[in-house]
Amino acid sequence: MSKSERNQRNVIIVYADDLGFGDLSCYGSHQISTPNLDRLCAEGLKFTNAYSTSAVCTPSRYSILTGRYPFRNSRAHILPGDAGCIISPELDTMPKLFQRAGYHTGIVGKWHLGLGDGSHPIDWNQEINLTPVDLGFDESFIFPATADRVPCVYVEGRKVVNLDPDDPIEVSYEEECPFDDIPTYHKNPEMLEMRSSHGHDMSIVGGIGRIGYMRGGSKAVWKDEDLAETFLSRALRFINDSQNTEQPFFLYYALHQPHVPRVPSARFRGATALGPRGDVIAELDWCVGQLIEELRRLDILDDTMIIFSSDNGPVLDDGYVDRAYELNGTHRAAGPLRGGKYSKFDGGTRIPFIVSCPNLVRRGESGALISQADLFASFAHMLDMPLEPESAVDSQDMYAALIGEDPVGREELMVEDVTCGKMLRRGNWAYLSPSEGAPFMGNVRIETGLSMDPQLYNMDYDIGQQTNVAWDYENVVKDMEERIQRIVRSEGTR
Ligand code: NG6
Ligand code: CA
Repeated sequence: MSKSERNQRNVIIVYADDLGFGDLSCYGSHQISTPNLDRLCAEGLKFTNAYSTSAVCTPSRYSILTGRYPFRNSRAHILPGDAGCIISPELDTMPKLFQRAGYHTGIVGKWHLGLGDGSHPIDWNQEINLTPVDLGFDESFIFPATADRVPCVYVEGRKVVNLDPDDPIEVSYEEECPFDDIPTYHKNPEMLEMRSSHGHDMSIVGGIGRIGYMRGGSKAVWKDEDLAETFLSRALRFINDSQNTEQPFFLYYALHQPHVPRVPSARFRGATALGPRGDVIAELDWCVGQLIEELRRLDILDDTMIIFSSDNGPVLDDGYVDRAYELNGTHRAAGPLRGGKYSKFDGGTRIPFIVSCPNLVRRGESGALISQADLFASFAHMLDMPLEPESAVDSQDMYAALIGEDPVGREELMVEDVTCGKMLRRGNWAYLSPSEGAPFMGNVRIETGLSMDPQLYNMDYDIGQQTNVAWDYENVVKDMEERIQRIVRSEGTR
């Protein structure tokens, strides 16, 4: 029996960072051209009601890998670069599921779920005792947190790449810089190649102000313009290595684009009229194109399931002066949605979601309601692998929706904004539970959707969430609020 007959298709999740619902040409952008993703979309299924579980990174990534809502983990918030790993090695994960099914598993790219078991501060010069290789990934080539957080190094398996014992790496997230011999934002402005608009004013690494302080490791520090090609070449290497095994593969390819700081490789500088943010989206699209080309060359494209999505919605100015606002023109990064990254409005969590597998998945568009947390249980179905009751407790089997056989998907799903406030989507209703906080984040210029008033929007007629009809549908509001409270108290909804 061939691998595909046993449903053992290769699976690749390509996970962009901060890419909005309107950022791709196949999702309506006229200003940014993404021909490779457009082709993937044309040959696959384009979802219009798919959500991440959070409007920021760490919690969404926690959910996609564990099938659990972020509120179940009190540490699932944007992590500093020296945080301990928030996924305990005992917890079941999606890559472990693939391992159990006999797959060769790998991660390449952004991690941002913490490293080390947290029992002591990480010594970046030694082997790290808890990394993706302990959580189900046979191979791991990552950067620890985000491109704007130190340490700006790659970690392969358990070790920082290109360690030099004569130049040890030290990292600090204290407010005051504990290292007096390193360049910092306020002390050495002459070294800056990109200015910050807010934050990002601690260490200067590669001419860019970062979050956190870092000393040493000069041979290990990445070059920002090389990140895309480095990760891409590692992803291709993983796929090629997998061909030498008898196993199918699962690859989680977590792109770093278009998160700040946006530094495209030379060939994409000026690729769009939108400045660096547009250019790195063009670069991201090229990376996906290269990946697809390699699968075609290896003659495995038709039986490889590719899922392309993003961890949260878009932001233009996320802390660096890269003219994202000024050059944005008429581009709408969140498409017709209100808000963006951080937000409780749909712009925060409704994201592009494309599924392609020419020999399996129907082509077209799907309005099925689906959460990224559902991938876990859906793959368990595909692989015909049972799940323990305590595994992936918020993951629903949406396999039929993923391959285009079920146009409806979930009855309801829940998401969180940056403050962990909740939104429940059920059918055409989006209910934003009251929570504290400013309605507008001035520094990033995004509407948060935070309000002490309940908000209810009819997504069929009001995709831009302009008309709050909560007062007209008090019963719906009451019911949806109670439902949120029940989910939050429950052990899971699978
Ligand atoms: C914020 C950062 C922002 C980004 C975000 C995390 C500042 C002022 N802002 O705190 O630049 O790094 O965290 O983004 O530091 S995420 O996509 O990883 O969630
Ligand atoms: Ca993100």
